[in-house]
Amino acid sequence: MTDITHIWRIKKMDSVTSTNDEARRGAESNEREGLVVWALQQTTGRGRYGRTWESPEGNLYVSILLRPGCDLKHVPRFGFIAALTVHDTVHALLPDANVTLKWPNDVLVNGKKISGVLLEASAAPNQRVLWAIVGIGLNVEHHPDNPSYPATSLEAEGTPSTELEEILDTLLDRFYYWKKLNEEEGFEPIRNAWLTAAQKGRLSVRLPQETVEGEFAALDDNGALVLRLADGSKKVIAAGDVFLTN
Ligand code: BT5
Repeated sequence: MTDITHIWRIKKMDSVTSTNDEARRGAESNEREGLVVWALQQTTGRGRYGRTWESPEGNLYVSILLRPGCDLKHVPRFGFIAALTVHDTVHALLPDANVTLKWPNDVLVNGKKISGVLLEASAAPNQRVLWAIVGIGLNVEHHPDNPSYPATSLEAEGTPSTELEEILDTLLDRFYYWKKLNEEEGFEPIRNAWLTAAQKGRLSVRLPQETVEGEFAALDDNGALVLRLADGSKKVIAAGDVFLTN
């Protein structure tokens, strides 16, 4: 096995506003790729679209700094890489559970959300990415009672081990695997692996102005969701919230 421990530089903190904020400070003060900010709790953990990510002590909160040098349109790939990473990590701890993926980057255990991913990036005027931050939250001991989507934690699903350091080790190992695969073979194997574990079928997607219902048709090259609508037409959705209707 490759020794990958030298690739990551873990900055462990007791508490922070958001690990993505700390990773961004690193990015803006010229930290190299591989900085991993790990906090035991977050005081203002963030979800997408300015939503709150509940972040009490006992769960895993990490942000990975990347300098992929790619075009900005390819940054969403890292969200799928992160989802596969969490999928593998959860599967290792709960081998009998039904671990599935929900577009874009959620991981569900027995139909409930156990993890979320927050991507942030900055690019030069020519769209070259200067830095990308992959924020991952994984519920280990706690999960909220009334979220917009049913939630769970590793402990609630019966994992025997909730040792955060061990979970983080597995997570970074798997992230390295998928990231390297993307570098060597491009998005195709990532897309295929994601599709294999994804909840497809009939989906309901909440957009800012409307809710769209349709059949899962594809995941495009940029990670957008392609839905087949009732009239047979296709709709490409770059961002939104998916609710499963079957
Ligand atoms: C996400 O947003 O799922 C992305 C969450 C990313 C969190 C990580 S933790 C490390 C890094 N630092 C940060 O500040 N963020 C990242 P979204 O799809 O918008 O889901 C947010 C919604 O999920 C909320 O509006 C709640 O309804 C629900 N929610 C909040 N906390 C949750 C939790 N711990 N587990 C499950 N659902 C939660």
